[in-house]
Amino acid sequence: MAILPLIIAPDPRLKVISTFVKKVDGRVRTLMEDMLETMYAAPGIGLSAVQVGVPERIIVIDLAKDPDPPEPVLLVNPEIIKLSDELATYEEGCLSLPEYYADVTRPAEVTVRYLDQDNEIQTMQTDGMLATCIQHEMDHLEGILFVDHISALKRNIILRKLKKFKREEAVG
Ligand code: GNR
Ligand code: NI
Repeated sequence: MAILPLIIAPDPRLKVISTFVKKVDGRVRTLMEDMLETMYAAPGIGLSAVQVGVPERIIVIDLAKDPDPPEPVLLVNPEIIKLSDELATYEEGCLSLPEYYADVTRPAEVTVRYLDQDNEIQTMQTDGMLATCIQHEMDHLEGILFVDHISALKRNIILRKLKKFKREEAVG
Protein backbone atom coordinates (compact mmCIF):
# COMPACT_ATOMS: atom_id res chain seq x y z
CA MET A 1 0.00 0.00 0.00
CA ALA A 2 1.14 3.53 -0.72
CA ILE A 3 -0.03 7.10 -0.25
CA LEU A 4 0.05 8.77 -3.66
CA PRO A 5 0.68 12.49 -4.28
CA LEU A 6 -2.52 14.47 -5.03
CA ILE A 7 -2.68 16.89 -7.96
CA ILE A 8 -3.88 20.34 -6.85
CA ALA A 9 -5.81 22.70 -9.18
CA PRO A 10 -5.24 24.56 -11.38
CA ASP A 11 -3.40 21.82 -13.29
CA PRO A 12 -3.92 20.65 -16.90
CA ARG A 13 -3.73 17.01 -15.73
CA LEU A 14 -7.08 17.50 -13.94
CA LYS A 15 -8.72 18.51 -17.26
CA VAL A 16 -7.91 15.27 -19.07
CA ILE A 17 -10.76 12.93 -20.02
CA SER A 18 -10.01 9.57 -18.40
CA THR A 19 -9.90 6.42 -20.52
CA PHE A 20 -11.89 3.22 -19.97
CA VAL A 21 -10.21 0.35 -18.14
CA LYS A 22 -9.94 -2.81 -20.29
CA LYS A 23 -10.06 -5.23 -17.37
CA VAL A 24 -10.11 -4.96 -13.58
CA ASP A 25 -6.96 -6.96 -12.87
CA GLY A 26 -4.24 -6.94 -10.20
CA ARG A 27 -2.80 -3.65 -11.46
CA VAL A 28 -6.18 -1.91 -11.11
CA ARG A 29 -6.90 -3.53 -7.72
CA THR A 30 -3.50 -2.37 -6.38
CA LEU A 31 -4.17 1.15 -7.66
CA MET A 32 -7.60 1.15 -5.93
CA GLU A 33 -5.96 0.01 -2.64
CA ASP A 34 -3.44 2.86 -2.91
CA MET A 35 -6.22 5.31 -3.76
CA LEU A 36 -8.19 4.23 -0.67
CA GLU A 37 -5.12 4.65 1.53
CA THR A 38 -4.48 8.10 0.01
CA MET A 39 -8.14 9.10 0.49
CA TYR A 40 -8.28 7.90 4.13
CA ALA A 41 -5.01 9.71 4.92
CA ALA A 42 -6.13 13.01 3.35
CA PRO A 43 -8.85 12.56 4.76
CA GLY A 44 -11.55 12.56 2.09
CA ILE A 45 -14.71 10.63 1.23
CA GLY A 46 -13.95 10.02 -2.45
CA LEU A 47 -11.09 9.97 -4.95
CA SER A 48 -10.75 9.54 -8.70
CA ALA A 49 -7.60 8.08 -10.28
CA VAL A 50 -6.97 11.22 -12.33
CA GLN A 51 -6.37 13.12 -9.05
CA VAL A 52 -3.32 10.93 -8.46
CA GLY A 53 -2.13 11.31 -12.05
CA VAL A 54 -3.71 8.16 -13.54
CA PRO A 55 -6.29 9.28 -16.15
CA GLU A 56 -8.36 6.06 -16.07
CA ARG A 57 -12.03 5.63 -15.14
CA ILE A 58 -11.50 4.44 -11.56
CA ILE A 59 -13.25 5.82 -8.46
CA VAL A 60 -13.12 4.98 -4.75
CA ILE A 61 -15.57 6.30 -2.15
CA ASP A 62 -16.10 5.66 1.57
CA LEU A 63 -18.76 7.53 3.52
CA ALA A 64 -18.37 5.57 6.79
CA LYS A 65 -17.66 7.84 9.78
CA ASP A 66 -14.59 7.29 11.95
CA PRO A 67 -15.51 4.82 14.73
CA ASP A 68 -17.60 2.75 12.27
CA PRO A 69 -15.88 0.10 10.11
CA PRO A 70 -14.82 1.21 6.61
CA GLU A 71 -17.30 0.74 3.74
CA PRO A 72 -15.25 1.21 0.58
CA VAL A 73 -17.18 1.58 -2.70
CA LEU A 74 -15.03 0.82 -5.77
CA LEU A 75 -16.32 1.78 -9.22
CA VAL A 76 -14.54 1.13 -12.52
CA ASN A 77 -15.87 2.49 -15.85
CA PRO A 78 -19.00 3.91 -14.15
CA GLU A 79 -21.82 4.93 -16.50
CA ILE A 80 -24.93 6.86 -15.54
CA ILE A 81 -28.07 4.96 -16.42
CA LYS A 82 -30.56 7.26 -14.74
CA LEU A 83 -30.64 10.64 -13.00
CA SER A 84 -33.66 11.85 -11.01
CA ASP A 85 -35.49 15.06 -11.89
CA GLU A 86 -35.44 15.86 -8.19
CA LEU A 87 -32.34 17.85 -7.20
CA ALA A 88 -30.31 18.03 -4.00
CA THR A 89 -27.80 20.60 -2.79
CA TYR A 90 -24.73 19.72 -0.71
CA GLU A 91 -21.69 21.68 0.32
CA GLU A 92 -18.85 20.08 -1.66
CA GLY A 93 -15.14 20.03 -1.18
CA CYS A 94 -12.38 18.45 -3.26
CA LEU A 95 -8.95 17.10 -2.40
CA SER A 96 -7.69 18.88 -5.54
CA LEU A 97 -9.10 22.23 -4.23
CA PRO A 98 -7.96 22.01 -0.60
CA GLU A 99 -9.82 24.12 1.97
CA TYR A 100 -12.45 25.50 -0.45
CA TYR A 101 -16.14 24.58 -0.21
CA ALA A 102 -19.29 25.57 -2.10
CA ASP A 103 -22.90 24.47 -2.46
CA VAL A 104 -23.52 22.41 -5.59
CA THR A 105 -26.94 21.30 -6.86
CA ARG A 106 -27.15 17.96 -8.66
CA PRO A 107 -29.74 15.24 -9.33
CA ALA A 108 -30.75 13.71 -5.97
CA GLU A 109 -30.78 10.08 -7.17
CA VAL A 110 -28.49 8.30 -9.57
CA THR A 111 -28.35 4.82 -11.05
CA VAL A 112 -24.89 3.72 -12.24
CA ARG A 113 -23.55 0.67 -14.02
CA TYR A 114 -19.90 -0.17 -13.34
CA LEU A 115 -17.30 -2.93 -13.02
CA ASP A 116 -16.54 -4.07 -9.47
CA GLN A 117 -13.16 -5.24 -8.09
CA ASP A 118 -13.79 -8.70 -9.62
CA ASN A 119 -14.40 -7.26 -13.13
CA GLU A 120 -18.14 -8.07 -12.78
CA ILE A 121 -20.80 -5.70 -14.10
CA GLN A 122 -22.95 -4.24 -11.30
CA THR A 123 -25.77 -1.71 -11.06
CA MET A 124 -26.28 0.57 -8.05
CA GLN A 125 -29.11 2.98 -7.30
CA THR A 126 -28.27 5.63 -4.70
CA ASP A 127 -29.40 8.88 -3.19
CA GLY A 128 -28.12 11.26 -0.52
CA MET A 129 -24.43 11.97 -0.10
CA LEU A 130 -23.39 8.85 -2.03
CA ALA A 131 -25.31 10.02 -5.12
CA THR A 132 -23.61 13.43 -4.89
CA CYS A 133 -20.19 11.89 -4.34
CA ILE A 134 -20.55 9.51 -7.33
CA GLN A 135 -21.45 12.48 -9.56
CA HIS A 136 -18.54 14.56 -8.17
CA GLU A 137 -16.11 11.69 -8.91
CA MET A 138 -17.61 10.99 -12.35
CA ASP A 139 -17.13 14.69 -13.17
CA HIS A 140 -13.38 14.23 -12.50
CA LEU A 141 -13.34 11.51 -15.20
CA GLU A 142 -14.51 14.21 -17.67
CA GLY A 143 -12.01 16.81 -16.43
CA ILE A 144 -14.70 18.70 -14.49
CA LEU A 145 -14.26 20.09 -10.94
CA PHE A 146 -17.04 21.10 -8.53
CA VAL A 147 -16.08 24.76 -9.06
CA ASP A 148 -17.18 24.35 -12.69
CA HIS A 149 -20.75 24.16 -11.28
CA ILE A 150 -20.58 27.51 -9.44
CA SER A 151 -20.33 31.08 -10.75
CA ALA A 152 -17.27 32.02 -12.80
CA LEU A 153 -16.58 34.77 -10.27
CA LYS A 154 -16.40 32.37 -7.29
CA ARG A 155 -14.50 29.80 -9.37
CA ASN A 156 -11.84 32.30 -10.46
CA ILE A 157 -11.37 33.59 -6.91
CA ILE A 158 -10.71 30.03 -5.68
CA LEU A 159 -8.44 29.06 -8.60
CA ARG A 160 -6.45 32.29 -8.32
CA LYS A 161 -5.86 31.74 -4.61
CA LEU A 162 -4.76 28.16 -5.23
CA LYS A 163 -2.40 29.29 -7.97
CA LYS A 164 -0.84 31.81 -5.59
CA PHE A 165 -0.62 29.14 -2.86
CA LYS A 166 1.17 26.75 -5.23
CA ARG A 167 3.57 29.47 -6.40
CA GLU A 168 4.50 30.34 -2.81
CA GLU A 169 4.89 26.66 -1.96
CA ALA A 170 7.22 26.14 -4.94
CA VAL A 171 9.41 29.07 -3.89
CA GLY A 172 9.42 27.84 -0.29
O1 GNR B 1 -13.54 14.56 0.40
C1 GNR B 1 -14.41 14.97 -0.35
N1 GNR B 1 -15.56 15.47 0.15
C2 GNR B 1 -16.68 15.74 -0.61
C3 GNR B 1 -17.71 16.47 -0.03
C4 GNR B 1 -18.86 16.75 -0.74
C5 GNR B 1 -18.99 16.29 -2.03
C6 GNR B 1 -17.97 15.57 -2.64
C7 GNR B 1 -16.83 15.30 -1.94
S1 GNR B 1 -15.58 14.37 -2.69
C8 GNR B 1 -14.18 14.97 -1.82
C9 GNR B 1 -12.95 14.19 -2.22
C10 GNR B 1 -12.63 14.47 -3.67
O2 GNR B 1 -12.10 15.46 -4.05
N2 GNR B 1 -13.02 13.59 -4.54
O3 GNR B 1 -12.82 13.80 -5.85
NI1 NI C 1 -12.85 15.96 -6.06
